[in-house]
Amino acid sequence: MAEAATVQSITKLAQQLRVDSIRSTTQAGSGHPTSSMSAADLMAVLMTNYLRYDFKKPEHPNNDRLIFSKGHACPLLYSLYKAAGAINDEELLSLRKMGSRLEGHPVPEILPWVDVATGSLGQGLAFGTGMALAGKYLDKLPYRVWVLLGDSEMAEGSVWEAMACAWHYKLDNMTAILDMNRLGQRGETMLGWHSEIYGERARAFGWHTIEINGHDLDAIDAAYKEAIGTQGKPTLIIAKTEKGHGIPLTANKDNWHGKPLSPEQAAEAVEQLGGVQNTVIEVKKPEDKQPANAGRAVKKFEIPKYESAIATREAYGDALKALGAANDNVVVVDAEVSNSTYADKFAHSFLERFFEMYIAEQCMVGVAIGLANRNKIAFASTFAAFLSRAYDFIRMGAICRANIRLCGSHAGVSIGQDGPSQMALEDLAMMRAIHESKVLYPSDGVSAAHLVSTMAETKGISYMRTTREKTPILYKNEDSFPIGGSKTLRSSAKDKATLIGAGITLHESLKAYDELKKDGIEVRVIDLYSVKPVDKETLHKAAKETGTLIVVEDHWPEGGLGDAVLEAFSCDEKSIKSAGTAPKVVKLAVHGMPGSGTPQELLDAAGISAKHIVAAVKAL
Ligand SMILES: Cc1ncc(C[n+]2csc(CCOP(=O)(O)OP(=O)(O)O)c2C)c(N)n1
Repeated sequence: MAEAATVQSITKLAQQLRVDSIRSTTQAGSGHPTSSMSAADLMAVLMTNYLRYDFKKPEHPNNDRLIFSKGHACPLLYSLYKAAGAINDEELLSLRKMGSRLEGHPVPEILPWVDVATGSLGQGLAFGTGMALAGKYLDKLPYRVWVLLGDSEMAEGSVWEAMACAWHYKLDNMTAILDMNRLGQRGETMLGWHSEIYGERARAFGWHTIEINGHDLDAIDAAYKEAIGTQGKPTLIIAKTEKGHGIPLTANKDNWHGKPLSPEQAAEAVEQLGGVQNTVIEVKKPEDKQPANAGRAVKKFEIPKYESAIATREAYGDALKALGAANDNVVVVDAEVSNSTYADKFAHSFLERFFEMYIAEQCMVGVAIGLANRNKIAFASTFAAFLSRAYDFIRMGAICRANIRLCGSHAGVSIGQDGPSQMALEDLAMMRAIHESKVLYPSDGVSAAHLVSTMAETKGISYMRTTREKTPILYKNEDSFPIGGSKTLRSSAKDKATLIGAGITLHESLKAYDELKKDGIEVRVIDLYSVKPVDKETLHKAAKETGTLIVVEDHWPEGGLGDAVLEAFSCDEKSIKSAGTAPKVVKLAVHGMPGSGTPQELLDAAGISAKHIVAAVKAL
């Protein structure tokens, strides 16, 4: 870089970023000024010389992506937006106020320049990995992904899952910048200023590393240049910085994490940093390139058809493959179990759009969110039990407003011999609790295939629970399965109760129906394939007409199908007056810890097989 004018103007910009981080947090009375101040020089050089971003067109497909994995440093991010002319000083000072776009941690959608929500530490690199995969292999665009990491968050395993993945896929279009300011929230980080240890670790993960003084503008500039020129692997810039750098009050001082300066301290600090400035700099625009596959014609989607028994997990794979043939934007990730989830059916046909994530479920969901951000129709699958490892990513996915489709196979005790470590018995509860999620649980191949195609068009986070065992076909290939619907499979005017099941327990309910009919007892049977949203109307009708609802589920009693049914009879403040009385709801669910056995033995032992359903009806 070197030209004095440039060094001078970047120094001024860095001071402006520090001043604005201090002013906005002092005005808010909370926030993270010192976490912002350490990275101000790093961001000032990036923005002046390297970032290619059209702030007037945040949707431009070839914009660089800038992710603050250390989302709490968003006062710095918002100060960058001011320096780019994207927001004004008044808005900057609305930080953390009710109704402001500038929330305490960055959130997309309300702020068009933010791609992903961060703030739960350790996630930004996985999101960036998804975006870099999209840029390098799918869209074939030259944009670069920049991820700002905190040093304390480097203790998160999810960071290292993403490090491994980014190396594996040779993501030389991604640069991570480690703001090694020595301090975390409560004191020194595990590695303090030992940049050599970060370096060794990152190199062991296959990354190119550069160690610099993060307040030396020339060194920062040279590091970015070297990172951009490095081929075949991602680069980690390990920048030694001071938390709270710039003023004696906070520089490298303990006990300043997450604390604003008082108005008096802030006034003095602003003066020390050269006063308030409102310089707007011209950020370089990206080349005007479009994604490689944009506008390519797609074939009509043909839903797989079934006549004989098939596992719903296999129908998931068939439908993914059919979707993949119809739409170039469909992309699939899986955590090393694609021959069990059947995502391999897609992989075998569209290898260039399938990314193996190995056994790294957090990274898998983070990558899916990154791919979705780059407008891909992203599906992610693994055993339902192991999605729980990625729950925080799924939760953050909702805050990202990400459109991702998750599939969990091998749900419940009906998987049989493998035992409880492989059985998801809490996935419905977990997925129902995600904001605005859609939770689907098909019972046969036809409904599974239809629901996969619906998920492709569904916004937000959708989840499908699939079954290991083959199950008989219940529906005609031309039937439809809207989200929020259900199917009433058996019904008469003489029904004494309603059996409600989904997946394997629907088939047990149908067997119970046959048994009860032999004894002259009529019951209704409902397939509750849409667990969330749930078909309230049909449940209310069944309750009115049959009195008792018996819900049978291959899940713990908490939070699953039974609770979804109960939810249909609860009310909120607005509907108190119109609420009716709740019916008797009997929950047959898994109570004791299951072991190994055949699927039928385990369903019997859990008390959710046909004979237990018959007994429950007769006990009424
Ligand atoms: C997963 C997670 N755990 C804990 C926190 C609470 N927290 C917020 S900031 C922080 C310290 C972060 O330190 P570092 O990554 O070094 O960033 P710095 O602020 O020092 O730049 C902690 C523990 C969090 N946000 N996310």
